[in-house]
Amino acid sequence: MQKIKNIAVIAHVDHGKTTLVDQLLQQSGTFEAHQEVQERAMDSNEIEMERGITILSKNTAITYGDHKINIIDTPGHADFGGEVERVLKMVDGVLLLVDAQEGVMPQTKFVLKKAIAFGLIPVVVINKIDKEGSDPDRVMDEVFDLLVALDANEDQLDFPVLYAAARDGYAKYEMEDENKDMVPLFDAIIEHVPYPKGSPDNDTQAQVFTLDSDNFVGRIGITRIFNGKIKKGDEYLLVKASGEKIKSRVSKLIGFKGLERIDITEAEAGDIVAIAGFSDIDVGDSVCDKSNPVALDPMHVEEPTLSVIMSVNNGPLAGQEGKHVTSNKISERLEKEMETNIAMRMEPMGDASFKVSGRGELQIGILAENMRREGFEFMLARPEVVTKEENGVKMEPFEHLVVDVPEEFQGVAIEKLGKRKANMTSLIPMPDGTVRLEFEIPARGLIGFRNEFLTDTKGEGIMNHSYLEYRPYSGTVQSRTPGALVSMDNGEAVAFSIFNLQARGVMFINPQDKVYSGMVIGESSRPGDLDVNPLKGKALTNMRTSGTDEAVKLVTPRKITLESAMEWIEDDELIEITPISVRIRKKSLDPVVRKRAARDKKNSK
Ligand SMILES: Nc1nc2c(ncn2[C@@H]2O[C@H](COP(=O)(O)OP(=O)(O)OP(=O)(O)O)[C@@H](O)[C@H]2O)c(=O)[nH]1
Ligand SMILES: [Mg+2]
Repeated sequence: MQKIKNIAVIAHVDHGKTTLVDQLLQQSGTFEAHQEVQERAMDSNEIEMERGITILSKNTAITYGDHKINIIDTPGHADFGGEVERVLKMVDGVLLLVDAQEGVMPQTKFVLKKAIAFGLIPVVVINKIDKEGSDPDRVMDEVFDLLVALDANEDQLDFPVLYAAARDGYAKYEMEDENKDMVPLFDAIIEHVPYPKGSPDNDTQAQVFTLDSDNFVGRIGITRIFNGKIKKGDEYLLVKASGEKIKSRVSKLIGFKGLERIDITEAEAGDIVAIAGFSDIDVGDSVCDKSNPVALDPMHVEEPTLSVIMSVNNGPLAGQEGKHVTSNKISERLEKEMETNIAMRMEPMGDASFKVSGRGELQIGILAENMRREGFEFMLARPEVVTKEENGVKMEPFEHLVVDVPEEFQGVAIEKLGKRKANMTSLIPMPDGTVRLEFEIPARGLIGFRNEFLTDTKGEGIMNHSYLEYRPYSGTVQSRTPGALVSMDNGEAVAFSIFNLQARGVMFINPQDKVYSGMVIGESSRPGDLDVNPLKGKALTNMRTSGTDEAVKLVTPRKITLESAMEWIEDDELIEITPISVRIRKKSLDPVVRKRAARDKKNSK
């Protein structure tokens, strides 16, 4: 039997997981000498490369001496925490990376908590020790304290620690040791990560943790084999979460080697392989022996905490820029997403609209971004938290928030977060003159906060948050204060009127942009919405301004992105998304209806 180690690399966002996997791939000699490999090779999809973040967990395999090490790289951003949760069940050990300067951050806690609950012993890697301001001793203490706080058992508290600079390709047991290579880390994996349990002689049991597709063989399930063997050409029973059993034949068996996939004929307990031939295969399904099917526990991941209504675009510019615009197309696409993305949910709401739920604005934003790139056109409403009832009490999700701000902004940060119902739990001055503030805050209070926070801290503040738990509903939370500048006409915006409107606030549009009545074209510098006309040409009577057209200097408008719009909009607004444009509009395009609604709202207060 082959000697196998299965590990997942987990950490807070940007602490260096994908970079570390690059180095492990490189230094194990898995790549051929002539093979050109991109930086952060595991971040292979388009949006991952653009943003430099990992979104989907991905696996690779390396050989080290007489061992095969299956490595799963996971995303660090809190919104993709569901990916980490489901992967932890597939491995026998984790590499926990912690940035030697930033230290323990919200998502470090979230992922470590899950790993500890699965009984895994972490191999702790204090990474980026080359960084200026790094303080490996302090960070090591933070990790230890965290493990104690998480009720780690004695074996888990006895975790090994390495100090590394993943980017520079070395890891070592003591800070005094020479900066050489990754050998100490490879050895630590071999020594501390247990061998897989289970036996190739038992009846087959495997579980699917990721789906993939291939133009030639269709749906592929990436599975961890817990018992028995999987052979190409043999029949197995696919047991679904519902209990339904479907018999299929493995038409193709694929093994992993570095970034390549290779055809194999057989794999056994302990290994991770991809199988084709099961057209109904889904994440969480078990692949079992056909005469003795014993399914594995279906996977549980934390429920979504945020939802947003997605609907068919019904604005005046609808259907001009997108390829897929109907309710049917949108529904089909969302259903396809839900098959692979077990941390998300979708629910038809009637009226050509759907409720899409996920872990956060970024997760929902990435789905929307993928859809617009595929040619979809649709609208999104303001994100709302998913509340639930427990023993008759309304509950809402809370987040653990860490903000790092230069000392002079400490006051404003605390004040603004107080208004959003945040409760400060710690305040630590850092050696570099910044202050680290920790809060527990209703997730609602964070919607739209990032923009305000960046403005308040002149762009120098850093904020990070991650899901904590459901707690009783905390009442009204403050939202956006500035009103919207709303167009009162249809047509193409005129430079001269944009110039005049600049005094009223921040514009979102350029001259010649298409606008319509009810479309939001800027942010007012005051509270309350303002109807404005961006189409008004220059007054003809004003002869003196002839020849001064060049003097019409326009400020660069604020660029509306999908995510900034999700943060910005209010309940009575929508985002219109097409492959080419992101626009903000009022739900009601009719100014009379809006005025009446505003008056009713005021009277009811
Ligand atoms: N100074 C320094 N920078 C590093 C080191 N390792 C990684 N980085 C940098 O940190 C940034 C993030 O690295 P990634 O490997 O993408 O981090 P990640 O943990 O995979 O990020 P997510 O998958 O998005 O959570 C990149 O700019 C890396 O070049 C290191 O040892 N030292
Ligand atoms: Mg990554």
